[in-house]
Order: sequence, then structure tokens, then C-alpha cells
Amino acid sequence: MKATVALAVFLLFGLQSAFASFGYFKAFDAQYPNNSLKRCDTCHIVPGPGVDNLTLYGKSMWEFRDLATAKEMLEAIELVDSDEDGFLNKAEIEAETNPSDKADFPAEQ
Ligand SMILES: [Ca+2]
Ligand SMILES: [Ca+2]
Repeated sequence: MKATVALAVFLLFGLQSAFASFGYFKAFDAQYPNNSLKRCDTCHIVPGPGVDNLTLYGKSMWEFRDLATAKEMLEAIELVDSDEDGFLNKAEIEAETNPSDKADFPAEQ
């Protein structure tokens, strides 16, 4: 019985999480079509469940989780500097640097 419940919980939340992530990937690609690195899989969420496993960019996204769509969330956190390296997330994505890594930032102009 416990195994059945555990399996049901895994399927419910595991699949829900997977689909949610896939939705964010699609939204990210739609929002930033010219970003060749497609960093969704490396900078938003690291493997493992729970907010404690989110990257800095992912945590910024989590703070705006009440917005209706992933697009709105992405636009809201464009003006945030998640890793506090001095560059807003939008600038980092345009420069294809990691918005969760303080040591990776756009080159000075
Ligand atoms: Ca930054
Ligand atoms: Ca950075």
C-alpha cells in the first residue's frame, strides 16, 4: 500500500514537475529565440525537487511564481540581477552568460 501511494505521489508530482519544466523551456525559447546556448537546462533548475535545488535564476523565477504565465515570469525577472554580478538577467541572456553564476558575466564594452 505504501509503495502504491509513493508511486502515485511520484507520478503526480514528478510528471507535473517535468511538464512544468518543459513549459518553461518552451517559454524561454520563445522569449529569447536568438539565444544559441539555450541555458534553460543548466541555469534555471538543477536536478532534484524543491526550491532549495533551484539556481539563483530559478529562485528569482520562484519569487514571481504567482504570475499567470511563464512568459510573464521571464519578463519580470529580466530586470533582476539574480547572481548579483552587476548585470541584469536580460543582459546576461542577450550576452549568453549564466544569470546564476556570479563569475560568468558579459564582457565590458
Ligand atoms: Ca547577473
Ligand atoms: Ca552572471
